[in-house]
Amino acid sequence: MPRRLRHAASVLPVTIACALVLAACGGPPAEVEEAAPDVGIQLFQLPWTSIADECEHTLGPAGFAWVLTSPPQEHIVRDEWWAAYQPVSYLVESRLGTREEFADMVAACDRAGVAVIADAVINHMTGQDEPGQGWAGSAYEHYAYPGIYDDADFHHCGLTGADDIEDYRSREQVQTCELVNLADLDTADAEVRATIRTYLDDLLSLGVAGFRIDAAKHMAAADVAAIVGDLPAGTRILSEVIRGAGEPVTPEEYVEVGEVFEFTYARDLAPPLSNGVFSDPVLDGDRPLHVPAASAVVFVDNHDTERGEAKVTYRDGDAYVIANTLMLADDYGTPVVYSGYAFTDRDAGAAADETGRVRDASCAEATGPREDYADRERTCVQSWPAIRGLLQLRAVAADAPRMPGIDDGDAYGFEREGRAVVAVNVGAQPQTIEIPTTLPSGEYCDVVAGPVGEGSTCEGATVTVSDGRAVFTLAAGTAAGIHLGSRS
Ligand code: ARE
Ligand code: CA
Repeated sequence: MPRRLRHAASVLPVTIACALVLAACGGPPAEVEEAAPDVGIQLFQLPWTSIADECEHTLGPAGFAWVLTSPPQEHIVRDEWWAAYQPVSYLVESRLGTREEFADMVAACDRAGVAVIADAVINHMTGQDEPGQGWAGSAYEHYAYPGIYDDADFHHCGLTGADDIEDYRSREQVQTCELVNLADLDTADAEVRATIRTYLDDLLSLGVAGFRIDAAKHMAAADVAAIVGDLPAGTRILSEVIRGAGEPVTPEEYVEVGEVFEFTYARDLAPPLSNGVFSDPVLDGDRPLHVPAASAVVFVDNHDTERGEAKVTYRDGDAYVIANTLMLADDYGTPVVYSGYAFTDRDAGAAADETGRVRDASCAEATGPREDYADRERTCVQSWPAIRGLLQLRAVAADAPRMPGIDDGDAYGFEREGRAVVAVNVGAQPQTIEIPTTLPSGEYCDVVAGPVGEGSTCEGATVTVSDGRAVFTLAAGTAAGIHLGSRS
């Protein structure tokens, strides 16, 4: 469903922006239709109470369509963030909040127009060799979870010394041995499937719109399909299947089940940011090794890759904005923006109180990018003016075709035909680049400096469009974008 620029203010914003920005306003466009939002945001290790507030104060107003939470089920008791990925039971009780808080969050997000996608850890249980008690008090052993699973419900692959995955080139190891010692569920078993399904049904009853399927690669696609197969129509399934060179288990196998995180996208996005060579066909429409656009969830980084392979993260400030610009202006896949916390220790959990519960945090007043994050301070990427401006640009770009990229020195840019144009400069010197465009001639406000409308003035530079060309003058290491509704 198309909607007018900015939900509530309807036709007014462009007019307002004109009045505030330049005297030389007047003339069309009086109103610009926007596509319904599609962009998600991963709020890593943020408590449910905080996500509820973010939905109301930052995510809804910015035009995010959905939020990906960290895993909500009971987990082992440890300080590291990854405790969340070792389920002890399917009680919705974790250091991120209670079942009631989870339900309240989903309701608050719904009111703000933001759907909730829960991270479902269903391939395995804990990786603890010693018995223990989970966050909600449930007793467990490595292969025994009273009332839920017993030893017969787990794979003991017998293919490697410790039953751990050693060779990702072996499908059988990947899907029936243990991922880093995590007790691997026999997801071919009907009762195991039913137990997992009961958990997913429970989360759906609390109002979630769908699931990230953690470690989907480690379950046969047929197993995942059997578990989620007859969920209510429209339930979103986002499978985490990391594409690996020479690996037999591929993201393509999971497309029949739903959407798939396309790791290749981030890998292809990064190199031009340092080498200035944007000739890579991946940025120009012909995308080898990518699942079809309608199935792809794309990202610049996530909680694993910011601790691993990602070449650009919150630490890279302007380069991170450039990468997000290229992704959000692109026409491939459904983007998910990432927002976590600053860290120096890869394992360090989010800031917590003395009981271990993660502390609330708000991004309502935040801005960025910044270079001075304290350890474990939230990066609040959802509040960065650039991200909010780019969400507006993406909504205006809607389904307009992505025109061929223009590569000029260290600058690069492209048009979404007749709707929007972006340009980036990855070099150390200022640079001017001209992008052919069918946007009407005029002066446009750069929305990478922040969205226009609803009382916002043009915070950034203006870009001139004339004779079918948009002329961007870009400082070193910056991005800019204009759209039909940012004409001043
Ligand atoms: C922790 C400790 C381990 C310990 C284990 C059990 O770090 O030393 O043995 O606990 O006690 C997260 C953390 C892990 C953590 C785990 C459980 O990252 O460090 O282990 O939680 O607490 C593969 C999978 C992919 C997976 C990545 C991490 O294919 O699915 O590994 N990603 C998801 C989540 C993670 C999470 C898990 C799965 C487990 O996003 O956050 O782990 O639930 C190539 C391959 C990839 C492979 C990658 C890394 O690229 O192609 O498939 O990813 O190497 O091995
Ligand atoms: Ca498995």
